Amino acid sequence: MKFYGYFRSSSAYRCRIAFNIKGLGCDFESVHLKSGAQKSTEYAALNPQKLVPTLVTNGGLELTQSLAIIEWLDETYPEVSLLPDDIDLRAQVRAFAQIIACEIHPLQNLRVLKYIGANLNAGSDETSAWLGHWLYEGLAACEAILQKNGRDTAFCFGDAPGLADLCLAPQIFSATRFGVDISALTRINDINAACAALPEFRNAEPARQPDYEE
Ligand SMILES: N[C@@H](CCC(=O)N[C@@H](CS)C(=O)NCC(=O)O)C(=O)O
Repeated sequence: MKFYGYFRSSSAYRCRIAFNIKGLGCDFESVHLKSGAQKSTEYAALNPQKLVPTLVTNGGLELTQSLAIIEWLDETYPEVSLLPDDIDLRAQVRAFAQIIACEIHPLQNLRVLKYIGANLNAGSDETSAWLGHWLYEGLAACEAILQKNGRDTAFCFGDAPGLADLCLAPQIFSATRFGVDISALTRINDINAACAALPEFRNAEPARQPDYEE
């Protein structure tokens, strides 16, 4: 399999954790987002959205969208499952993952930040306020959901990490990177600490990737 990603991309980070939990290897190709490599003709032919990640499977199938990639991995390599067996719980886990992937993350994306800077006259203070607002709101909702569920498990929805956790940890990494104070969100911080203790999560961290740069 060939995986196209970038060390700092939290969507690629989610997939890296999934690969690690499942013990799967892949060839990695870095798409240097900062210098615009995602817009090259070659990459755009592979992923017309000009975003990472993209997975090309051993059978030559080209997959985009991290959640679709992760669910494909989960169904193709089911030995260690990322989703619970229970159908109701599975829907709850997917909803949680979608809050992060569909509601929080898109508002912090490079192209969105560039657009508001270039077209809406947002300076760095306004951009930080934008980021801080949406990131905090989204993660506070994640915290409220987990508090409401009232589970006392090490991970979001159980005692083993799954889809919800592999979305949460990269999002908390982004909050830290952007200097958003989420210290009041104790449940998600505890879960993040439990994730950080696992090599599957640690080895997926941006600073441990071959294309990492300061
Ligand atoms: N919903 C997509 C989001 C993909 C995405 O936004 N990727 C970002 C990096 S995390 C990207 O490639 N950004 C490039 C850009 O904004 O130009 C997924 O989950 O895969």
